[in-house]
Amino acid sequence: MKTTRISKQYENRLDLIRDLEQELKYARFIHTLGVAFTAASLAARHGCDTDKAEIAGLLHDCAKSMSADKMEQLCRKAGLEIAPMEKGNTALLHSKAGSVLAKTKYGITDVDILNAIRCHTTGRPEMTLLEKIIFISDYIEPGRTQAPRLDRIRAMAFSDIDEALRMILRDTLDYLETTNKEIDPLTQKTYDYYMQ
Ligand code: DGI
Ligand code: FE
Ligand code: FE
Repeated sequence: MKTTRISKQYENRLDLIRDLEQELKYARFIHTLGVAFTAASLAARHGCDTDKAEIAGLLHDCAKSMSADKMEQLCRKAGLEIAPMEKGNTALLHSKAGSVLAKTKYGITDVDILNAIRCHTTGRPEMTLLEKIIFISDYIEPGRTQAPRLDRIRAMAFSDIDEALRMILRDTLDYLETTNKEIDPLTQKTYDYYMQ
């Protein structure tokens, strides 16, 4: 029988994908693949490491299935503080918890990857290229359909990544304001930093 040789690195990637398929709800798993694929493409376009982008994309929502209590527990154990508005809020906690899980369960030691996971929901001032790529890919991956002007933002991400970032920040703030959601201080700081 003909056998196909695959590299150790690729085998590890397949193991990671298999694990995430078990851990995440199916729609979340498909979103994860979309983010990884989009992140690798943006990395190729903008001169970032495509492997790192793919791994960060695969792992960015790895904690999404946990309860808020479990997320908080994981963060506290790792010495990460939980802000009052983060308490019980899985939309905000899963990125912090995800960075802890990426390190402890998935053995990621690359600080840029861990930070990209950690700030993928709020962004932060002075994001690295990888952090921007994950933040943007989460918003524009092909499975996303709800946000306004997605076509324009998707095209912009491949021509002017900082303009795409500003478009996403503007639309996210609009969305949070119109839906009366409390704005995380880091979301606001990111907005102020990139809009000045
Ligand atoms: O995990 P995903 O759904 O793929 O995407 P995400 O990690 O960007 O999370 C998006 C959610 O986070 C969305 O429901 C809006 C929410 N969010 C982002 N910034 C803030 C926020 N929610 C509040 N309350 N405040 C924020 O500043
Ligand atoms: Fe997320
Ligand atoms: Fe996501």
